[in-house]
Amino acid sequence: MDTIAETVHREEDHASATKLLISWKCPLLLSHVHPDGDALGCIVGLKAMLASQGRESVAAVYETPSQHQCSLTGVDALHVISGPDDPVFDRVDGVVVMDTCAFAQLTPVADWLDKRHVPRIVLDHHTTRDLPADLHLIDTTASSATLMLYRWAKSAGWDISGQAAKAIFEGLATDTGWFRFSNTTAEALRVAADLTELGVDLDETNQRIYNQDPASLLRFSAMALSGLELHDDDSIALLCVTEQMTKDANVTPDDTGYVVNHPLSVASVRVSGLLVDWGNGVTKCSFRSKGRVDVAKLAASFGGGGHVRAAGARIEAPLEKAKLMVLEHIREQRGTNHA
Ligand SMILES: [Mn+2]
Repeated sequence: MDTIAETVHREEDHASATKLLISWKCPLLLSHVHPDGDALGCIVGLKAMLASQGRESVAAVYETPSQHQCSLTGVDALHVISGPDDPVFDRVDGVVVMDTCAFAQLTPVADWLDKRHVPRIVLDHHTTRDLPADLHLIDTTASSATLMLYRWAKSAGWDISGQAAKAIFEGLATDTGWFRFSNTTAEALRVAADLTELGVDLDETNQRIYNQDPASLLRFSAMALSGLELHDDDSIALLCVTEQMTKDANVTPDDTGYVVNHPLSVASVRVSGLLVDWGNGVTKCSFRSKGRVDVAKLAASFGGGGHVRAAGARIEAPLEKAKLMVLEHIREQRGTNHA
């Protein structure tokens, strides 16, 4: 297993990755726990491209996808891993891990990955990485992992079918916040244009990604925003959500992440944090930044990870204490880094 190179997306790396991938009879395609549009886009997209070459693969998740996730990428063909003894592990002879390179985000299969030396390829655009592999395709400047998958597919000359185009587009659109976030590059727009020519319906996709929330989420947003706290001359926004609030709004803590973006609409706000009480003394945090505060670093100081402007972590402390810890860490970082 090689050491993890900083940025790897040269043609010859794509060629080695292709050679390795097609040497396998049935690769297992994996991404992180709580998969987002990019994670699902990667595994569904690669599976679709392999299928159009008559190649078998298993695209797997760790929990039954939610209704929203199903609507995202048409994920009906996903395999849900039943546990450490899932027979699928005996069927696969290679692994492709996409949109993560961190053991902590692969807990349901971490033991298997660690103990059974099945050859693997990792394709990722995050800065956090501790997962060894035979080949890493890493580019922290890539807008989405599906964009990297697109590059790989183009370099390998694979046919990008309707379903693959749709999946790749959805990863790109969701990771860039529909081409608004700072990770939106000229390449992202060019690839989006190519995918549109391959049949992606922009209006239908936009409606399906953004306008499908249950009413409970709107109620939850109202509740979370009513508890908005602004600190340090209104530059730090914190939304603290108690266990009772998620219960009252009838949402799961997992559903709540998107609300962290709202405070960034305020001119003075530079960092936004959503802190959700998960019970048992655990607080789940999501961070967004539009200044120079690096929230990936902030999240990493709590054992989490992500991108410079969007990251998350789990803090082993109750809500009130977690809030103070977050405030202190943001202030510490800004001490040397004026956002
Ligand atoms: Mn991603």
